[in-house]
Amino acid sequence: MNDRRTALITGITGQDGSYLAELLLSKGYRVVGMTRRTSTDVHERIGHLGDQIEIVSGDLLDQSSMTKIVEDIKPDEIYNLAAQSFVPTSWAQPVLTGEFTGLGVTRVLEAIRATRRPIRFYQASSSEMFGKVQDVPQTEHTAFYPRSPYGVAKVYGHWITVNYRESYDMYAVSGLLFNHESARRGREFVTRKISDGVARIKHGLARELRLGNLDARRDWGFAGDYVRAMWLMLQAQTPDDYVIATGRTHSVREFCRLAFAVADLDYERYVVEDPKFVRPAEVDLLIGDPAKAKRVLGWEPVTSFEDLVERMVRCDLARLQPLARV
Ligand code: NAP
Ligand code: G4F
Repeated sequence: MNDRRTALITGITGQDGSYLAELLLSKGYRVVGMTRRTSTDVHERIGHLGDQIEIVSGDLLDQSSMTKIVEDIKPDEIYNLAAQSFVPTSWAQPVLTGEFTGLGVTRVLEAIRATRRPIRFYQASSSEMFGKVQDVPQTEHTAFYPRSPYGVAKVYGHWITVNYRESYDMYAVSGLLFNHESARRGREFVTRKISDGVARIKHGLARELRLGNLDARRDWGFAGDYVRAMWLMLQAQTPDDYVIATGRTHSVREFCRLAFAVADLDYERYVVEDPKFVRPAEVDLLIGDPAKAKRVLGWEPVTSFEDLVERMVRCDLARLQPLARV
């Protein structure tokens, strides 16, 4: 009898998808990733996994593709990581963000319900749902007050997950994950924009780095630590929702100061505040309390903020070294 477990990951080409795939492979899973059709290759983050993973084509906008994939693959666990995940884009494309990041969750849940199999489901919820924070630090009991169409869509995704758990007795959980970063982070997000910017300036490829609100504060962790929490949530005896965070907060300015220092540079000489990157509504302060995850799941972050910043900058310095002009 083959007791190898099968996991289906939507959003496998993203930052978290790539780390989660590595983690599940190391645990002996059969890993299947769902990707949408594109005319260009977007497999940069999972290319190194080669034929260790299977790829199937589907789209969270399309119910029939979701239902067929779940029926064919027969996963034991589904991790729904796919989303339009960049907050500023959600003001430019609010309807698409709602369709994909919000309603897309229902499509996966409906696909699971149609199979009548005991599939465990993880929904990638977000600290962005806390928005204009109602408690500091934020816990599983803090009321949501989203400040972007993205945050609003994620609130829908969270509650539909809770609703299917309660309505159909499904093992469905929502991970309230705070910002987590890595050298695989998309270059539009502020941490990677900074590490990439530092490397460009150090190598003579750029003269300045233009950013928005330097006083915004985030609870930043390492993505590799956070995918472990996703897996642990699906191994628990009972399905429940958890805040996953470090419990520490830092400003964008502090991130800049540390990141430029890794390359022996003073951020004040290079960072320019540009209103173009300031948002219509801002989330000023995010800080999560991961006590429940520690108590119930035994989860704790391992990587410190300082190590994360240093690793990201060193990776970008090495990546851009071949192009260096100085
Ligand atoms: P990411 O790097 O932006 O990856 C998003 C994934 O979703 C990619 O595989 C992307 O596929 C797919 N995707 C995006 N728009 C799509 C669309 N319209 N149709 C089909 N697929 C689409 O995000 P991440 O940082 O790994 O985050 C994973 C999940 O966790 C997301 O749901 C995000 O909202 C949530 N989250 C992230 C954080 C964080 O700090 N990273 C915190 C809380 C929650 P393509 O390659 O085809 O674009
Ligand atoms: O890196 P960010 O774009 O991440 P944001 O908006 O917090 O969203 C990320 O984390 C969420 C979890 O809370 C996820 F759900 C979401 O999918 C995504 O992964 O911006 C962080 C902060 C913001 O306050 C922003 O205003 O940095 C500030 N910032 C300042 N200058 C900037 C910039 N952000 C970006 N992207 N670019 C700037 O130039």
